[in-house]
Amino acid sequence: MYAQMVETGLKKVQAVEDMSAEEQAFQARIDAGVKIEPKDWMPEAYRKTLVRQISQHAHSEIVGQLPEGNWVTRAPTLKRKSILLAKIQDEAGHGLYLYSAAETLGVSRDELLDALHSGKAKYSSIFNYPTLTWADIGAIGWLVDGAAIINQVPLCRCSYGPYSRAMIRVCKEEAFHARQGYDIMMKLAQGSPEQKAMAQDALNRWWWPSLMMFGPSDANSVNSAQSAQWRIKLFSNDELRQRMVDQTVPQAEFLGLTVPDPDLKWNEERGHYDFGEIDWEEFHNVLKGNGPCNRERLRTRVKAYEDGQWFRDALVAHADKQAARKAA
Ligand code: BYC
Repeated sequence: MYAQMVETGLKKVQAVEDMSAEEQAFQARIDAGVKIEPKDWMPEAYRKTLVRQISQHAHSEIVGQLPEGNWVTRAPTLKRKSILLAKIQDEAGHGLYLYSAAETLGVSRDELLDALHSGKAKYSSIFNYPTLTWADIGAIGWLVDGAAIINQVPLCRCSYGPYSRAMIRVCKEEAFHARQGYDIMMKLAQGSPEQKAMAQDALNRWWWPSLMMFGPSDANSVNSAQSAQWRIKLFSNDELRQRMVDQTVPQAEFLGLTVPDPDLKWNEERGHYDFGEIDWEEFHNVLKGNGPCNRERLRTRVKAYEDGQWFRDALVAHADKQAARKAA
């Protein structure tokens, strides 16, 4: 993929001969598959790229709790409620692993949260869509966590040690999340005509935003070439998106649901599904803060943070008291 990206000439990566001796040694370690650890020397741009990606990823995990949290009180059974609660708690855990991984790069959690709350930092576009019915909870597990797994399994092998290790645990939990989502969809698809229509409606609304999760097309992905050279990205946005389509279409067929894409067609020659054009205008609009729920999500996050201030103060006061007691 790296060669392919360099060929496109989109964003030139640094040629080895233009690198300093330190940079060359660093690149040689990456090329040899050696993990980079927090205390190792690294180019400033590598550190910055990781802080950007890992913190966006962390923010996505905790903002991702909000659309699902919307259905905790309305889950149809006690069992579904406890499964959903466990899933949402897992997402908080993923946020914690990821903020911790970002902190190993010399940035503080307060700085990262401040960037999120002030609207400076990005988080995944997918969480700016509303959860209108219970079927949306099924669609999120199946499609959104499904897409997350496809994107994150390769990250378990990325070059930065703390990020790659965090991803291993995250992916294990995501597998359970995707299963629970598919199980909800299955129940609805096999239920009454109204329930099946609800499942179809959720698929209609979540299909395209889920494909957008993989980011802009390779031709427009500004960060990919450099991230590929540093083995942060092992596959391109389009490669992973294709994997998502190939994996998910048969699952939709099994449910008896229709993927909302008139151009979707198996291509025997390529051995992949061909699929329609993504509405990139919608994607960029969501990234600019104009998706259906951007403002609401940010408001809810900021309020949750402010409401929790007394608890964080109490924790610090307790820790100070313990430290004073020990010192006495
Ligand atoms: N949404 O050059 P590109 C989850 C931005 S959590 C928003 O291709 P890159 C879950 C991109 O950041 C899922 N922004 O960038 C949680 C860049 O902007 P900046 C989250 C997007 O980084 C709870 C610009 O567009 N997963 O599944 O090489 C409940 C150009 O893009 C998006 C991760 O974060 C987007 N969809 O590649 C349930 C995975 N796409 O920063 C489920 C880790 C692109 O230059 N991240 N942008 O201003 C990655 O793998 C990569 O960062 C991406 C983008 C593939 C997302």
